[in-house]
Amino acid sequence: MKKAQADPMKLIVVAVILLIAMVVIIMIFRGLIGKEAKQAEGTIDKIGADTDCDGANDIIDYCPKDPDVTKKSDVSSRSDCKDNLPAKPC
Ligand SMILES: [Ca+2]
Ligand SMILES: [Ca+2]
Repeated sequence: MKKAQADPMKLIVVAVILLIAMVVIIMIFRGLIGKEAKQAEGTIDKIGADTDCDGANDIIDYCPKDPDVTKKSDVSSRSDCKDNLPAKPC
């Protein structure tokens, strides 16, 4: 009985199809990862921002748009925060 041999052309066709599928999958994942990285950069920029230039980053500033207030103890409630952004950037 003769042993079945793989047709070299079929192997090449299958290899090319697998290669194309891998390239497509990699391109899809690179696109998804790129979007996530841009979102993370935006979040990091927001965390480091000091919108009112009072020395307290927005994430810890009780009134991020009021340069006269940085702590909760400086005002009775958040409604006392004013929108006094400086005219010039920090
Ligand atoms: Ca601030
Ligand atoms: Ca402030």
